[in-house]
Amino acid sequence: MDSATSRASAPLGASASNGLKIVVVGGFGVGKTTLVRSVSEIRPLATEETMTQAGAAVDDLTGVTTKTATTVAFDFGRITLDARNVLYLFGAPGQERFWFLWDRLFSGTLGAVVLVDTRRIDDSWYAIDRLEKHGTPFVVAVNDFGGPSFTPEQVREALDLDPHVPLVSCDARSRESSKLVLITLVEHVHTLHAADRVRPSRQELV
Ligand SMILES: Nc1nc2c(ncn2[C@@H]2O[C@H](COP(=O)(O)OP(=O)(O)OP(=O)(O)O)[C@@H](O)[C@H]2O)c(=O)[nH]1
Ligand SMILES: [Mg+2]
Repeated sequence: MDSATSRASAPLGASASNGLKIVVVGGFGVGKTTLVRSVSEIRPLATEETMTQAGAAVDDLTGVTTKTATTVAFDFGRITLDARNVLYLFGAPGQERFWFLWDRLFSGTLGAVVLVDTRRIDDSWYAIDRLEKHGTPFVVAVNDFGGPSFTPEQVREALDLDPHVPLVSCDARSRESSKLVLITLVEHVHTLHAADRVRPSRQELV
């Protein structure tokens, strides 16, 4: 029995009334499904399909030659924060032909995690572009595949990242590491909301 299966029966508490949605997004094969799987307290719903010869022309396996399955809709997981608050995690599909689903997935989100693989940094750029257009707060997490190591400044420059966007490194296979990414996101969202609260309203300015 895998560890996810042993988590399958964690029931949602009756007092849970506040659902917060987080989306995990990024290029093809950057570890989105792996992250949702490692932190979810329930056995995650995953919509992975085996990659076959039929998709060889559109599935770009450069840098991820051992990959055998891909997300075709989304992953879904859950983390109970306290008696009232529950985090719902959605892992986006990474392949370009499924990107049309992203805008729907972003709707109503507290924030997003953008995963990056340093072997294919550019692949996660589109996710950042979409999130910025959508006005969704996000953090960037560099997932450790043992690829070339770049300084945070180099990653920021490659992704044209705003200085205020947090950038962390992680191993999506590790529950603790993935939890730290989510904590970074929640703290970032909290900081943004706190800044909004102290900013004087338009009326106070006149
Ligand atoms: N070395 C290493 N491998 C990882 C890490 N995270 C994920 N992997 C592996 O990378 C492969 C791809 O991971 P997935 O979680 O399927 O990636 P994905 O982003 O969901 O892929 P798509 O949904 O197809 O875009 C899997 O074989 C994982 O086991 C990591 O941090 N380090
Ligand atoms: Mg996936």
